Amino acid sequence: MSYVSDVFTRVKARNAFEPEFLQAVEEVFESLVPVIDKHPEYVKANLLDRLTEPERQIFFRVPWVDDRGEIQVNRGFRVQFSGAIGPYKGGLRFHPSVYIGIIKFLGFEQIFKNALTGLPIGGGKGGSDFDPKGKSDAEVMRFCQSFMTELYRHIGPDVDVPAGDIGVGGREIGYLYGQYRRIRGAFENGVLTGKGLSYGGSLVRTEATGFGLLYFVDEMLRYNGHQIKDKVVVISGAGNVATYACKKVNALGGKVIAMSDSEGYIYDENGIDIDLVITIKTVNRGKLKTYLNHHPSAKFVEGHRNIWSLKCDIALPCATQNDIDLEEAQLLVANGVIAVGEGANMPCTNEAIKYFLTHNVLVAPAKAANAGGVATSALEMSQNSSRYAWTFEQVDEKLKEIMVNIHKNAAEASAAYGFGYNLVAGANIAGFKKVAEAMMAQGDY
Ligand code: NDP
Ligand code: 2IT
Repeated sequence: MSYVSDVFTRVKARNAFEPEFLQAVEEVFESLVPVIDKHPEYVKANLLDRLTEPERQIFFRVPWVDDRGEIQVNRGFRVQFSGAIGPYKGGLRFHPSVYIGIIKFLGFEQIFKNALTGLPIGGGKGGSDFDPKGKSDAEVMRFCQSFMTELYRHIGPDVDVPAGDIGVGGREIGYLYGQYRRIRGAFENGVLTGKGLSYGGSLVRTEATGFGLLYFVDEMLRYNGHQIKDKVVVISGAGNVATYACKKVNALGGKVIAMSDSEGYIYDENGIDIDLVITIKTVNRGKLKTYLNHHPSAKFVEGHRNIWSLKCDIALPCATQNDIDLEEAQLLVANGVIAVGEGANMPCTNEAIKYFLTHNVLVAPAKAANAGGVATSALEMSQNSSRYAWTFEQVDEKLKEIMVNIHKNAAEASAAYGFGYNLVAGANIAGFKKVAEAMMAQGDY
């Protein structure tokens, strides 16, 4: 048996109950076969067994008191996956579906994504099965304080730097940082990113993942003789990534006709009123279907995955993992989609990705396409270390440059290893090679 499939057999046996993690590993491993063939030293150093086992996994109890005075208990996680090229870096997800398999798939992907940014950040991820929906601000604050009371001992500006993900935005980062500062007795604000501007946040971090996605997709389209202008776009999700992706599509002359939340999607042939979506979902934390109260001519359809039956030129899944499977990929292709840009992490199943690639659909893979968020987090860390803040234009320019570079590196790596123009393989290879070199140099076993 070959080294790659041999390791995958071991990874499957060891993580049998974590399908999302296995899915993420399988996708990366498929890209790495020609890399491993060219580099017998990676086999000798057993890089793949090492990379698929997190350096450290932390599980903890998060007790908190709800508004009725009852004690609730959630489970907290932080997986410090690889510190080979920098402090562990990656978001925290608060969602009832969170378990170790989700955190590990996200942490594994984060290793390569962070390497692709060209900035010195290792891979990690964390979170909790806490459900922020329907909780008061005071409950969210008490939960965050309890979460940080345990997490603080494992993180630090040079150790591990969490940020947001699903269910964790500016409000949660504020409460988490407040508790960290009280416990540490120091203003170490480089310990978290996605902070508010008044205590060390970076301009553009809020917009960065969505904007970065469009900078990447724009580059990919132009490289292939297309442009965003006048294209019809469908975006799943209505959270941080989806809303700023929508804003940038509009700025580049495209038209977003549908967006979704976990209940279903809205279709507005006049183009989505994105400021209204931000008010409904981000400001009021409400339901997307109330969009119809303001735009009665729009439509709401239940079941968020039904959004992929709409005809569009560009599909941007920006909600959650496994949002597009083979069936939905087939629908999109039948309806003439030309490009898919993954704003979410692992939003397409491996079968869906393969179907797109074999049907000449351009795919901007998550590790590359949504790296703008974490890249801007690393820029936030730089600003915190230097105790200086850059302008919006400076950060935005840097973000654009990083996304264009990721596209170039992924395209070159893909061609160099015989994949032609396949950004999925190229992103995996380019990210892996940087981490592999650092691991080889450091011994680390
Ligand atoms: P948010 O919590 O801001 O938004 C998530 C959105 O997805 C909400 O509109 C939510 O609907 C919707 N959704 C639909 N189905 C699901 C589901 N099954 N589980 C969770 N959410 C669902 O998250 P973000 O926008 O920050 O993250 C979206 C995706 O982008 C995730 O995959 C995340 O990992 C990824 N990502 C985020 C980055 C960031 O900087 N924030 C960076 C890179 C990637 P509802 O409101 O009804 O729950
Ligand atoms: O998936 C991701 O890259 C994020 N949620 C952002 C991580 C970060 O540290 O900014």
